[in-house]
Amino acid sequence: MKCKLKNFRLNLIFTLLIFSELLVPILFCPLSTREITINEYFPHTSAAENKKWYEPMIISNETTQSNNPSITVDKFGNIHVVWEVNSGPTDDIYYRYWNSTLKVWSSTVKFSIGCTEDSQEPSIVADHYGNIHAVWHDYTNYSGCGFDTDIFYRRWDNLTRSWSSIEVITSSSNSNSRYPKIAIDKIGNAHMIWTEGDTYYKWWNGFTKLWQNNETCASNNGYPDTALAVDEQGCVHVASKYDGGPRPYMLYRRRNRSENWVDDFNFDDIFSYNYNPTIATEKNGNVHVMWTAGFGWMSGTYRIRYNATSTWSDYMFGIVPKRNYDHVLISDLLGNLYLVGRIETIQNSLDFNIFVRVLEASTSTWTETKVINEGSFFNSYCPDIAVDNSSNIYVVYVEDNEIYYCKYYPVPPEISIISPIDGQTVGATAPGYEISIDGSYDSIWYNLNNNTTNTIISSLTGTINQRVWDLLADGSVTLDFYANNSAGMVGSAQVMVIKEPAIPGYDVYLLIGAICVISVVLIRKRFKS
Ligand SMILES: [Ca+2]
Ligand SMILES: [Ca+2]
Ligand SMILES: [Ca+2]
Ligand SMILES: [Ca+2]
Repeated sequence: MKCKLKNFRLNLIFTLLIFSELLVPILFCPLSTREITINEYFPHTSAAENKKWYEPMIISNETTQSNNPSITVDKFGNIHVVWEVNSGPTDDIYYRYWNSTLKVWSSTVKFSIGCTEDSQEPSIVADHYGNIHAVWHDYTNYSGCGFDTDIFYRRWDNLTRSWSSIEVITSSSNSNSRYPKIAIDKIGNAHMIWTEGDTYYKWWNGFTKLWQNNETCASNNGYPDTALAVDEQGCVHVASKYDGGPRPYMLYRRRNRSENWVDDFNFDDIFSYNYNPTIATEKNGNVHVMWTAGFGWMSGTYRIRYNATSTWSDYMFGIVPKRNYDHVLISDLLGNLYLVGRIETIQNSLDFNIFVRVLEASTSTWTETKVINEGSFFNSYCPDIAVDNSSNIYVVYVEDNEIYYCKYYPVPPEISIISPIDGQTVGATAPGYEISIDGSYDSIWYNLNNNTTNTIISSLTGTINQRVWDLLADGSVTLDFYANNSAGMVGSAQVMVIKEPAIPGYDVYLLIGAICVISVVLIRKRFKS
């Protein structure tokens, strides 16, 4: 009896060992097949995000005559564009935006709603809180503001997720108020200048949400040539064309933190003409002013005021190697400067193209002049530029009565599949894989036969999930690898392998069952004997 009991125990241990042996591959097979979510995050393997200039695309309606675009990017990466349409009964302002989450453009909408006279010269800017401010000048007698030109304003409120109705912000004015330019500071106030004989200034308090009183900023004689920038300290810098001497010159003024206009500076009127100024400020307080001056081919003229209040640099020319106009200079949070303008082409003196240069804060040197619409046959002009917190660049310009849009933006991660190779045959055991990825990425996943479920992976090498592999029918199997980056761009690569049938007659569950039955019979037989 004692011997029988010992045999029974030995057989039980033996049976359990067989079971556990068979269960090992099943138990240790990865079970982590999940739906992918946008919050999945894996470390980047290469630091540099690959970016490129994308082909320009038309964003205006092709049956209209469009002009004067203004562009801004909000803190979510959405791109907002306003422009003037000159082909209706009166000029109007139109608007559309690019949704950075869905990666699609909205439809185009009329922005100057209820403005029955000409609506022109829009300017748009997003603040750091997700609000967007847009201004333009309008001849409409809106809410009794008169038939003179006034500055109209609309605001996207990020809390209510809606555009405000039109507010006339020069309602007390009886003379023509034109050419508004708007900028924001880092605490959410908006600052605006416009031309009304002289250059005027007023600001919008981001806390009370009210426009403050007008301030006279600079003498100007009614020219449209004004520029505005707000620095890190909230000081306002303005350049304005003024006809006060033998010929028009460029006047600079600064509104200091005590809200006084100071530091008048007249750029010497050594040039036969001066127009179209632009201003940008760096984090260190340097102020960069650029404008077009009559000095032969050196049309882009440039000066820097070091540390905001000290001396100005000498005149600088040749920032761009050919005749160049329509400059717009902006800065980003890191202190890099971005210059857009139009540059003479080789083939035709009337066909200008659009260029971009960047003054990198880390190296204090300008990048190469990049022509972003090389090969365009029509004259390209009136560009505007915006940059987001990731230093992606967005440009709009006019060409052949259309608004064109172009961006310097990340490209998707580029995946190469090293193994398995195309056409490889694979048996019942799931194959291993090895991929390489060019460019930074956030997460990687693969998909078999366009299944609804993706399998997330964290390594560039590994083995295809055995459970997923087992569910596939024999024959050709497509294996797609995907990787996305922080900009939401998805790259992919595909390979096709052949799944061969399993060894005929071999069924793991049948085998377990058979072993089970045989073991029980054996145990019982030995126990009985
Ligand atoms: Ca209108
Ligand atoms: Ca007015
Ligand atoms: Ca008025
Ligand atoms: Ca062109």
